[in-house]
Amino acid sequence: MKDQLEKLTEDAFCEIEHVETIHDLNEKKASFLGKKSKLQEIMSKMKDLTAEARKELGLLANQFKIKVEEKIETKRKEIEDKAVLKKLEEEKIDVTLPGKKIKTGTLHPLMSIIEELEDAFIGMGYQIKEGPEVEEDLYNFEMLNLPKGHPAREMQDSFYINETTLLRTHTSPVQAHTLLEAKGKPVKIICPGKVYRRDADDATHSHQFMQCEGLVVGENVTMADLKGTLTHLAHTIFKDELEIRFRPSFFPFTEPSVEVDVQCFKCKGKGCSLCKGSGWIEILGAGMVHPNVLEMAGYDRNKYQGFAFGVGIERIAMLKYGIDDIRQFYINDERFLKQF
Ligand code: FA5
Repeated sequence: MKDQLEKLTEDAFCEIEHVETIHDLNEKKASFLGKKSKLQEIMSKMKDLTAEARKELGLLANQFKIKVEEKIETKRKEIEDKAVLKKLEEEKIDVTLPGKKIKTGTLHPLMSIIEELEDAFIGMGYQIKEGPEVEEDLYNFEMLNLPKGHPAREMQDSFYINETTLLRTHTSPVQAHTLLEAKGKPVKIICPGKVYRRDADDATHSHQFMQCEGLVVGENVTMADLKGTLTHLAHTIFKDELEIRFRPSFFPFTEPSVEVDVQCFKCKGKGCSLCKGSGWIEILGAGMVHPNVLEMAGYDRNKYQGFAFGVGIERIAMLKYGIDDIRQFYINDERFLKQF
């Protein structure tokens, strides 16, 4: 039996050595050490031996178990290490391969215009303001000298949320907020943002569009300051390439009021379908702040004057980039957006 055990040790070592997977190794363990193993077969015959021989065989069987278990564990580690090395080898990163291109977006053309405006006005000492898009009738109309029932309200028919709240029809309510906050002190701000109107959509009109408001209030502010500022603004954006003109106009919150047009980029002033034959495209409304507006916000109408303007961002972008339909800005066509 001693010889049998020695032969079994040899067989076990040899077979375990040639195993290549953990699964096969577990099977070998069961076949050499398990309940139905060759070792158990030998042990079952122990009862027929003398006490002395039984003791000796018990000792040998124990040594066999220890040796085979050690061999199995060494082999297990070897197989596991090999698997890790293989994985590392397979996953090796070739840093010389070209990388995957990350798709980057670009600024929307309307945002580029807003940033350009902000840069120009910050350079002239203006502060940038924000205002709510859901606005109260009080700020959108009343504080701007447009009391309930005023006929000029009709030009800015809007989306009402309830009787006193609406989507703002222009950025001008920010004038009222700013003046109330400034409590009688001079102000110099611009405020870009979204506005909404019940306008029928066409090539130059949208029911949702962007404006940038400007407001300067102080002592000795004149119409000449307004004209100089707007001329500078137009020349900064259009780089002197397109002519501008001032036209008398009417806004209840400015007196006198003007509208500024820029020469149509498509026909260069000759008249075409885009500019509806006029040769010009209107970009902004402006004027000297009405004394009633100053007074409602707590300013002394005899001491303070101001000018204000509201420019349409889409109209500027259309003129600057030669875009002939305002709806292009909102349909998110990559072929359009990629050009900026
Ligand atoms: C106003 O909204 C005045 N709040 C502007 C103002 C501010 C005047 C301060 C005086 C003092 P108006 O409705 O004209 O004015 O609009 C101003 C500009 O917004 C227009 O010149 C035009 O460029 C743009 N705009 C107006 N309606 C639309 C529209 N439906 N779609 C796209 N742009 C528009």
